[in-house]
Order: sequence, then structure tokens, then C-alpha cells
Amino acid sequence: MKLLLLLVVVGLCTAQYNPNLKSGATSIVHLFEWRWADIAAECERYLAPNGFGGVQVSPPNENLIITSPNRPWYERYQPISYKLCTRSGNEQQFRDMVTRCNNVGVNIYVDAIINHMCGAGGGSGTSTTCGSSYNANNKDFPAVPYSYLDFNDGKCSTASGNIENYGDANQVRNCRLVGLLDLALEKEYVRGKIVAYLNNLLSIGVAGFRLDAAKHMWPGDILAITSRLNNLNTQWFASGTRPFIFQEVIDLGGEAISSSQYFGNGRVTEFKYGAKLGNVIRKLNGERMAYLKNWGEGWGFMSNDRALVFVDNHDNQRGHGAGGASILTFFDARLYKMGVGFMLAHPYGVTRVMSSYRWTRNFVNGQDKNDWIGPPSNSDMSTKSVTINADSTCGNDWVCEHRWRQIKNMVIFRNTVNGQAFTNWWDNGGNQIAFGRGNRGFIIFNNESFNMDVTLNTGLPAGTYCDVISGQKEGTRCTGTQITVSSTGSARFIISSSAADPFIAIHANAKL
Ligand code: 5J7
Ligand code: CA
Repeated sequence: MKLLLLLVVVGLCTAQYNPNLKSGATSIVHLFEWRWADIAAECERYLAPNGFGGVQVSPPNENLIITSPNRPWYERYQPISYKLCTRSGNEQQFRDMVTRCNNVGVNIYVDAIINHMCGAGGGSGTSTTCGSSYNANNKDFPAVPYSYLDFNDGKCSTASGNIENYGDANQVRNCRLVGLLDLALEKEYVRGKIVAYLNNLLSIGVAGFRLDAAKHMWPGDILAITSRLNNLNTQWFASGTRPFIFQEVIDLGGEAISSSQYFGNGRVTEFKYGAKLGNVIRKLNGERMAYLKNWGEGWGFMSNDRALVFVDNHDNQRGHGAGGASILTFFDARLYKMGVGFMLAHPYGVTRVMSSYRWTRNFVNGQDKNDWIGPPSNSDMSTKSVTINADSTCGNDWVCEHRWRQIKNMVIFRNTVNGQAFTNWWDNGGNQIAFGRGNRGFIIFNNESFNMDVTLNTGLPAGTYCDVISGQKEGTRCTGTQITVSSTGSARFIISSSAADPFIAIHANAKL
């Protein structure tokens, strides 16, 4: 009885903060705009074998088709109904993906757009991804159904009906975000429709939700919805397991709304993480890697047990939103790999790896005119499939950062060192740093313009280790640099400032 009570209490404590990852996995990957069929295949052929624990998928519900510009990525953030059909696939393909990913121990997290429907200027008709009719002019969404009674408006007091002042919490929650029809989430009817949508996804087998635009919803309305969600499907998860909740709140400070208001509901996206890490690795604002010694709460970030962290996301990789020019992306591959490598080695937060598609940037006055471009598409504007090349990179303009050797190997590093303390910090006062994770792993960076040759205490058992950045362990050999740890735990590291990747990482599962 006492044990049962203890289990219940522990369950409540971790609950919606726990990503429910399987078999030692510690990271999730955002397969932005991927088709369900490609994600199912990726779970089986790549994610499960390489220790990825879950996938954040693009919104699976019916959305407005936007043709001007031609099929931008953000049309998927303009819901028409909760039917499961989009450019990523139909309901049957979605179900097949969730089943196949769960069967190999990879969780699916759905990007849930519950703050709003499509834009007020979205017109009317049936030009939607599932062919449902809608009329944005009179706020009619018969496929849900929602009517004009289900939207805020009356509670918004700005002249435009849109959010005009982010310093006013009432506007931010009750007015339209850039004209998007704002749902009245205090209404029992609206909550019921959203709960039914999310519970349908849970019954299919999803493991949790990214709550889009959480800043624009009252924390109490979110809780009224999430507290009515079912437990995860017991075909794949222990009975009583709560859905993982992570809320998109862009809080860089200085606004009426703060991340902490959302901690009771689940985890929160820590946007300071990528913005600050970008500054450090780019050496902007006088930052240097030595300052990373107290990274995490020491930098004013939210507490570790509430943070969902990432180097870039689908929005700020386009120069939009939080962080601006400091954000590291695949366009700056050498710096990006250092940033993602640091994130995955450091114990703070639940980590999300970004996986993107390529587009041609067109900067005019520092603003990318092509920030709207949607996924690689065929002539009929259907999304192109992800092809896999012989060297395991992706084709058809899918970047697949998660398949880059350095990033994939750091996902494995994080799994290997999971639960180990942050130890053996070293820095040169500038942009050379190193740290360990107990006796399981060690990483060292040279982000200076001069070479590095140091002997450091790694905390690892004696032996020969494969650097998992320049190569990896294959059979009984290293394909890249080898590092010898002495009987005292020390090792010599030489990193040229012009190395392809100026960092080295070794861990217990890459020991010869
Ligand atoms: C919300 C925030 O609280 C915030 O701090 C932020 O930086 C961005 C947003 C934001 O969220 C959205 C969520 C959605 O589900 C749908 C959306 O359309 C948005 C959205 O538009 C949005 O803000 C855009 O980006 C900001 C950097 C600008 O300051 C905003 O004005 C807004 O820009 C608008 O983008 C343009 O004004 C408008 O002309 C254009 O049509 C529109 C295109 O849509 C987007 O760029 C979508 C962005 C988006 C951002 C997200 O974080 C997200 O999770 C989903 C979509
Ligand atoms: Ca709102």
C-alpha cells in the first residue's frame, strides 16, 4: 500500500514533464514537414537503431491551402478541422506511422495547433488539405464544427482585433495572433472539441504534444484541456502513463508573459538556450565558450526539469522569431555541429534535434525574402519523399541534420552518459573548453583561431577510445582519431583551429 502510494506520487511528479522515452533514449528529432510514410521508414531504418527516442511531427490536422505565396510551410499552422489529412499524408498513413514507430520504440509527438484556426482573411470554400468547407468571413468551420460563437473577438479590445502590444497579457491571449481566428478556450464546447482531437491521437498511440502558440493561451485553459487527456495507449506504454506536454512559449524576457506561468502544465521551450548558445559560438556580444561553465540555470534559464531545449527550430532557423541572427542553423554547418554537439553533451534539459529541408535564401536588408518557402515539392505541389543516398545522407533537398555523423554520434553520446554528473570542467579562459560526464564520456572544443594541444583529466577508465566526431568505432577499429586515456584518466588532445570539426568526443560505448 505504501509502495503503491509512493509510485502514485512519483508518477504525479514526473507525469507530463516526462517524454516517456524508451530503452535509454534521451533525445527527440523534429522531422519538419516530412511525410508520414517517410517517418515510418525512418523510425525503422535509422532512428531506432541510432538511439533516437522520438519524433516531433508537423501538424497532422487539416489546414488551409495557401497559394499566395505558393504553399508556404506556415499554412500548416492555419487549421480548418481536426481531420487527419495534410500534405504529410492521410489518416491511414498517420496510423501506420505511429504503429510502426511505436513498434520499434520511437515515440511520436504531435504539433498541436489549438489556439486558433485559419486567418480571418482566409476566405471561404473547400481549398483545404482534406476538402472540408469553411468560411473564415463568418468564422464557420463545419468539419469541427465551430461557429462564430466559438471565437474570442468580444474579449479583445484592440482596434484591429489583432495583438498590438505584447506588454498586455490580455491582448496576447484574447486577440488574434497576426489575424488568426482566436478560439475561445474558456468555453466548455471548444475545450471538448480539442480534448476529443487530442484523445483521438492518444488512442492511435502518440506519446505527447507540442502546444503551438502556448503564450497566446491562458495557462488555466491549457490545464483544463490537458487534465482531461487520456493516458497513453497501453499497447505500447505502461498503464497510467501521462502524455508528455511541451509548450511553445517564446520568452526572451521583457514581455508581459513569462515561461514560469506555464510550468504547472508541462515543459516549456527554452528559447534563451539557442539564442545565447548562438552568441557564444559565433563570439558575438563579447561571449566566449569559457562562460559556458555554469550553462543552464546559471545563465538565467528555467529549471532543468521544465526545459525543452534546441539549437534552432523551424521558425527561428528562418531568421523569424526568437534570437534573430545569432541562431545557428545547417547553413553554418561547422558552427552548427559544435552547437548541437555541446547541447547533446551537456546535461541540461530534454533535447530536440532539428531536421530541415534546404531552401535558397534571399536576403534583402537582412531579411530573408524566401522565409516562407515550403517543403521540397513535386510539380503538383505534393511533398517530395525523402530519398536516402548510398552514403546515408538524404536527397531531394532534405538536409537530415540528424543523419550527420557528428550529430547522430552525439545523440548516442547523450544516451551513453545519461544520469552522469557534469565533471572535469576545463577552459583556457577563452574559446577552448572541455568537460566530462562522470566516467562515461568526455568532450573538448577548440573554437579559437589557434591550435590546441592539451593533456586533461577525462575521468574515463584507461583505454583507447574512438573520437565520434572525426569518425566512429566500427568493429574493432576507429574510422577517425583515436584517443588514449592513461591509467590516471588523463589524455592528450590535439585540435587544429582549421580542423573540419574542431571538437572531439569520446565515450564508454566507443572504446576499443
Ligand atoms: C508567436 C509568438 O508568440 C512569438 O513570440 C513569435 O516570435 C512568433 C509567433 C507566431 O506564431 C505563430 C503560430 C502559428 O500557429 C501560426 C502563425 O502564423 C504564427 C505566427 O505568425 C507567429 O508570428 C510571426 O512571426 C513573428 C516573428 C512575427 O513577429 C509575427 O508578426 C508573425 O509574422 C507573420 O508571419 C507576418 O506578420 C505575416 O505577414 C505572415 O503571413 C506570417 C507567416 O506565418 C509565420 O511566419 C508563422 C510563424 C510561426 C511561428 C511559430 O513559432 C510557430 O510555432 C508556428 C508558426
Ligand atoms: Ca488566444
